[in-house]
Parts: sequence; structure tokens; C-alpha cells
Amino acid sequence: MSFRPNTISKLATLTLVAVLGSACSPATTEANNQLKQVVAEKLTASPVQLKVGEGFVNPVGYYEAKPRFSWKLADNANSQFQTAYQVQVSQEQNSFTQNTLVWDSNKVVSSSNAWVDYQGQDLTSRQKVYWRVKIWDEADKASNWSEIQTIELGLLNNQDWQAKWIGHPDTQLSKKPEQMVLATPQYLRKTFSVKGDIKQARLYVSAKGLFKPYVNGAEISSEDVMTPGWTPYAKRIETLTYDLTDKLVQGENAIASSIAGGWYAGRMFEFTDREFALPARFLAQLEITYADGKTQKVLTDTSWAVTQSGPIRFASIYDGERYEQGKEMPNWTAVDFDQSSWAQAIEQPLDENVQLQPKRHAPIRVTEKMPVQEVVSHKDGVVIFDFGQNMVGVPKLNIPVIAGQEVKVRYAEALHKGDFYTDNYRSAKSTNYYLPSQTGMIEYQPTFTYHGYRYLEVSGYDASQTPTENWVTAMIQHSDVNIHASFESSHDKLNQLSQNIIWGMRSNFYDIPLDCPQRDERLGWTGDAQVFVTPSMYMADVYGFWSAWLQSIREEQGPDGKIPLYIPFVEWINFASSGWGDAVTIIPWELYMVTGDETILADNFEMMKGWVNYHQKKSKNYISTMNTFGDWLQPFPSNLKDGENGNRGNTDYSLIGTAYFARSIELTIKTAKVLNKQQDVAELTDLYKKVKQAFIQEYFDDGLNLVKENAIPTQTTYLLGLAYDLFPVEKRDIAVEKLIGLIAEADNHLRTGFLGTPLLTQVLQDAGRSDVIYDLLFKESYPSWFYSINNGATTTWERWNSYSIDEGFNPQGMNSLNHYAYGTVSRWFYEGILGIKPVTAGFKHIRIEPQFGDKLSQAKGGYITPQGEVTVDWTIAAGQLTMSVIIPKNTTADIILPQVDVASLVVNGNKPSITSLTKVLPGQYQITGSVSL
Ligand code: RAM
Repeated sequence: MSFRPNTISKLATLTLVAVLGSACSPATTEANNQLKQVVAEKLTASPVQLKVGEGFVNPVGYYEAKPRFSWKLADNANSQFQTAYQVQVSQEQNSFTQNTLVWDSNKVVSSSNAWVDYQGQDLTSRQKVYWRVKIWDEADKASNWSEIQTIELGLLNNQDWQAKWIGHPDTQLSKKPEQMVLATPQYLRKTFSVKGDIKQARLYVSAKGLFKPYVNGAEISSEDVMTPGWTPYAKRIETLTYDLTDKLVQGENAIASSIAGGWYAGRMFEFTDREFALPARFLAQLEITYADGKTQKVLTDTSWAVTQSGPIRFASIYDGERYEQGKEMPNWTAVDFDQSSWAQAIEQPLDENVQLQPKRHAPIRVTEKMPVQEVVSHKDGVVIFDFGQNMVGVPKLNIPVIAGQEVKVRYAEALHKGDFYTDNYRSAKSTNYYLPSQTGMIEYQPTFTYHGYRYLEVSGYDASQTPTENWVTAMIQHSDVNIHASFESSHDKLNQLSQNIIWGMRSNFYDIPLDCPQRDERLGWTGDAQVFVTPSMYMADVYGFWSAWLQSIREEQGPDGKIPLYIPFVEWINFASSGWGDAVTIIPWELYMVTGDETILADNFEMMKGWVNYHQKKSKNYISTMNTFGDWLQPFPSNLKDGENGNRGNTDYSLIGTAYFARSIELTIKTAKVLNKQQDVAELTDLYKKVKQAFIQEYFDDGLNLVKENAIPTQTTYLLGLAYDLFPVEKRDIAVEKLIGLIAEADNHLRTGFLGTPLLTQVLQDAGRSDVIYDLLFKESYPSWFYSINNGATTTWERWNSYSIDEGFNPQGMNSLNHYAYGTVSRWFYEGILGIKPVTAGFKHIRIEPQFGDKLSQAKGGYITPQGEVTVDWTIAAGQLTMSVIIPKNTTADIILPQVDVASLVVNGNKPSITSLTKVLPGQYQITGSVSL
């Protein structure tokens, strides 16, 4: 039985009345008049929150020649749905006429309020356009036009650049420079003069390496760090655009930058022969437009001056930075600095095969300044500070020093039995040195490196002074994404876990998704990414972050379809792994389901097909022979000890490979259907059937017992089969039984690694066993999430047993305390505990089915869908549920409450006859009833 439409509209009316209730009471004539006015205004509410592409507001230096437009219906609009829209794009600010429009969608009958494709002529480099949108509601009543928004493009093509790459003459490879020369940052500057009223000035800028730019003695951005970020540099380097209109002055001006090797030229991983093999280079093009229409360009070329004699003597991502106060060059970024001792820069042309493209997501920025929580100890001139939180960035030091006495700064994630422990940074020195030339207070913050840490050790300061908490502040850095995670519950440890997961995300969303932020790795591991993409979307605005990284993956895919293990690829481990490379089918699909944006599928479809092909090449009779990291870091592998090969767990490798082969085909089929590629659908469906059949035949008997020789039944074995729908429907119950049996055998603990863990919640919830999920989630003993919290975790760990208060660090060399992979469970906070899932892509239709359990009495939170925020807030006291649900505009939802006794159910004052309320309309729903848990 379904929830009848007449009841629905009554509900919706009730909602509206409830919303307006306070406005129309008391019922005086005046109030009634006011109400009429309010309603009249609401009927014409224009769309709000206009965005471009993956969530940009009025972008400057935008990257897409064909932007996508999104907006929302105003919360206070009287209408619930959009039935049509019109988007207009103009080349003039206040004119939207035939002469000025570059595109007019005209009225399009559609409920889409997001990802509307621009269909005019491609926008071009530097072009600035103005856009607005209006909508029609369910009564076909038009809104007013929205506010006008802008898009300004960056430089889209290499042909737009007249500037040259520049650098210090001593760093030319033809001169066979020593590594130390290449590792020494460069300082570059140029003066130029400005005459006339400036209408606009834009700086287009980048580096091979990292740059920090200045104009007229001041930083151009006090927030952006580690720009331009990390892309496959041999194929694409991102450029940034800065507005300098208000920063230039009449007469002489100075533009300057320091640069260092960063990810481009420094070492990645531990191969010292790769250390600093390339010279850092700088590229800048300042374009000034005067009020009279004249233009002027200031370009990087041989007219720039350069030195390597500045204060930063060495900079490396892994190893840290060395700074010498005596080498400071006061005012080196100002006009009147004497640069006569500097060298003339050398220039190099742009590389033909390296695309310069505008950065397509927010740069890394300082997002928080965190004070010291405690001075842990100070003895013999060595002080240890504790920030109380494992995190990422650089410290700002304000400490007393003595001329000539070197200060050393080290980092640690935890204390090992009380001692400062850096073994798990492996070969990453992660150390800063500061050599003072004067006695007194210094202020120092590293520029071209970053650290993952909670504890800081400083030595070499003026030991006659007593260290205080004011000596250091942590400047927390990560890709500047809006974090909106809102999950909260009645359980402190669960809330702590949620916070730890958010910190894991903040620490590792460092221009690309990193596995960890501290040791000699910090790479964009694909397997970790595929298990965390959806939870990260529930917690932050990271669509742009992911879609940018997918572009890098496309660039790194081999001609045979091979996907490297981490992106960007650097020479280290060079094979492809099942469960890792499958990120290229899983991530686009998951992003599509959450956003509803078909572009992410269209952009990645060829890559998905290529990867499926690669799988096929690496299979025999449809059984995978692909290499794999397996169920990485599964606890208690029964055939092997922890470490070495034991890291790969003991779920059969080819079974894992075959399951992912099938999964990747399935997602590619789904994608082909959305993109209407019928030929692909047909071919892939045929292949899919064969792989599915091979999976069941190769590994299982009729009772779903594992039959392959030496294969060990594991939780992940059945999780893969169930999650990826590889068992015959009629046998799913058997598989669930097997899984529950294996969990029981493990004393109700999980036995899953990177691949199995994300599947636990989905599979158990689908099987109606959320009670088991609650058991696993609230488990206190190893292996469990709370075990880490009981041992002081403030982030999620790489291993279930990375650390314990009694034993300190697990001695395995590969052991980070800041890995987001196991944070995958936060997906269930949203999809399970709150019960919010997309039924159709982009949450146009939502399913709300909270999983109540006796371990939680309260939970609340929501997710910001493209239509607006959906929220769920429930409390259970003495068996009575009180729940509030808000469904955003332009959305419908099913609210499914099987645990509620129907006789007691009340929804917005009504008593429905069933506990599945289908197709409910936007608005707020107050729900009460008795629950059986
Ligand atoms: C290590 C890290 C990373 C994982 C790979 C397989 O480098 O744990 O997260 O993906 O191994």
C-alpha cells in the first residue's frame, strides 16, 4: 500500500500552514494583510545560490569554456517545485538584450536546477560574462530574475601565454647543477611602471614546483600555499589567476616571487637519485587594462632578476626546510630594493606537450590557527608541545633564539611510551632548521614544505627562557573546501569518531587525496580514494576536488587502459591492482549518484571502458589474474603474519580481482545507459554475464562454500559477492548467513581491510542486519573504530592496531596515524543512522530510512543536496520516537519507518495507515510513534 496522494497534498498544505503559522497569528485584519503580502512576495521568489561548475561562485580564472549552471529554489518560496527554467548569459553587466546575450536557453520545461549546460559558443580565455536565471513553479508562474552573477575565464590555452619559464642560470641542467643547487629556492623580481587609470589587472601565474608571489612589498595572497598544486606535470600544469587591480600603483611597481621544487622537482618516495633532478621554474603574465582601453603586459623573461642567496636555503616536501636569518633580504619584494647583485634570469619556452590550464579547484590554504594545548616537557633545551590534535600544515614559531645557535624543529604524531617518535615517518626527515644571526625573538613559518603531526619538538632556542604555550601556533592547511559535516549523536565516542574522520579528511585532502600526510609517501593512492569518495561528499564540498583529480587519472592512464596505483604517478611501484584501479569506475559513478551531474560520467566514460579492457586482458576465462594489494591491512590474516605479504589479508586475490572486474563492468554499463550508448551497453552486458557466471562457478559450490583450492572463507569474500551482486538472488540469504557466521566466529568483530570495510555497512543494512553494524561500530576492543579512540586517536589510523597507549607504535614500518581509508564508515552515519540515501542521481528523489538501534538515543544531521539541505533529527526516549525531517524544495522523498508501530504513528498531526510514506513533498515533517528496537 502506498501513501495516497490526497493525504500527501494535505501534508504539504499542513507544512505550509505550519511554516506560515507564526505570521498569521493573531488573526487580526492587519496580520491577514501582512500574510497576503508575504505570500505574494513568496510566489515571485527568484532562484538563489547560483553556482558555476562544481560549486563556484563568481569565479575569476575559471577553467571551463562551456560552464554548467546550478541554482536553488529559495527556502521561503511559496512554491515547492520548479517546472521550467531560463538561463541567460550576457557579455555586458546590466544588459540582457539580443545584442548583448551570448546565450539564452529560453524557457526550458525541466525540473533540473543543477548542471544545466551552457550551449552558446565556447567562452574564450579572459572572457567575462554575466548570467542570471529565472524559474517557473508548479502553477507555471514565473519568478523574477535572480541576481546577476559573473564568470571570468582564465587562460585556457598555451597560445595565450607570451611569458616564458624563468629561473636562475645556475640551475640550468646543461650546467649539470648539483642537487643542492636545485634544492635551493630561488627569488625572482621585476619592476615596471604603470601610467594611467587602471580598469583591471590580472596576474596569471604558475610554477614548475611551488611559488609564493608578491606585489609591491606584500603577499599577493596571504592564504594560498603550495600553489599551483600537484598534477601530472609532464602533461598539465595548473595556473592561478589573481586580481591585482587594487594592488598596483601609479608609477613604479614591483612584482616578485620565491619558488621551490615541491612535488615537481623534489624527491617523491625514497629514491635519492631522483631527488632534485629538475630545476624549479616560474611563469607569470600580468595583464593590465587601462580605462582608455590600452593594455600592458608584464611577462616573465630575461628582464627579471633572480638570486639563490635568500634565506630559505633548502626546501623539500618530505624533508622540511632550512632557513638562515642572516640571508634575509629586507624589502626584496618592494620597488626600491637594490637588486644589483642578483643574476639575470634565464628563460625557457613553454613545453609543447604540457598544457597550462586554470586550476580547477580551490588551492591549499591556511584554514585554521590552532594554539598549543600543552607544553608536555622541557629539559636540556628541548621542548615538546602538544596540539591535542593530529593535523597537517606548518607551525608558526615565536621563540627566543641566540645568534649562531641553530634551532631544530621536529614533528611526531604520537609519543611512543612517552618518547618523541619519528620512526613511522620512515625516510622523511620532516625537520626544519633555523639559523639565527641575531639574538632575540624570531617569527618563523616554513613556506615550501608541510608536516603531518600532533607533537612538535623544538631545540636550540634560548634555553635561559622558559617555553610557554605562546611559542607556537599550528597553521592548519588543506585544500580549502567547505566542510559541512553535521552528523551528531547522543554517543560521545561516536561523535569523537566522526570528528576523527573529518580530521582524516582535512589532513589528507592536500590538493590531491593523499594516503597519509607525514611519511615519505603522501601519494594519491587510488584504492583509498574509492572507499572514501562518498563519505567525503557527505562531509564537505569536494566535488571539484575529486573531478580535478579524475582529470589527472585520465592523463595517467596507459594506452592499454592501465591505471597506476597512485595519481599523479611517480616512479616507485609500477603495477596495477584490482580494487585500486577500479577507482576510475567507482568514483565517477559515486559522484554522479550524489550530484546528478552527467558531465562526470561523460568525461570519464572512455577511461572506464579502458580500465574494463585492461581487466579483460588480465583475466583468463573471465577470472582475474591481476595483481592486487588484496584486502589491505586486514586484521589477523590467518595464513600470514602482519606485515610483508600479510598486509594483503587472506581473501583470495583472484576472487577479489574477479569481483572488481565485474563491478567495474557493471558501473560502466550503468554509465553507458545514462549516456545513452546502446552499443556499449550491449557489449558490456554480455561480458558482465560471463564474468558473473565465472565468479560463482570458479569459487563456490551450491551452498556457497568456497571451493577454490587454498581459498579461505573471509568476511570480505561474502561482502564482495553481496555488495557487487555476484551471487544468484535466491542464494543471497545463504551468503548473508555465512557472513554473519564469520562475524560471530570473530567474536562479533570485523576482519576486514581497506576493501572489505566499506562494504560491511551497506551489505548488512541491505540484509536488514543493522543490529550487527551497531555491534561492530560500538565495539571497544581490537579491531574496531572505538579501539583507536580508546587509545587516544584524534584521526583515523592506517592499521586497526597502529598504536596503543601501553605498547606505543606498532613496529611495522608502514604505519600512519592519519589515514582516511577506515573513515569510510562515516558514510553509514548519513546513509544508515540518519538513513538518507539518493534513490535517483543527485537526490532528486530521496529515501529516508533511519536505522534505529538500542545503542543510540539521538542522532541528527543532514546533507546539502543540489536542491538544498535534507535533514533528519531523531530522538528515542522510553520507546517513543520523535523525529523531524526536512525535505528540500524541488525534491520528493520516501520516508520508511519499519521499526515504528503503525498504530502509534503520527505525521504532522495526521495518522497514516502505513509506515512507508512514499513520494512526500518538500517541507518539514514532525513524526512521532513507538519503536521496537
Ligand atoms: C600503503 C598505504 C596506502 C595503500 C597502499 C597499498 O602505501 O597504506 O594507503 O593504498 O599501501
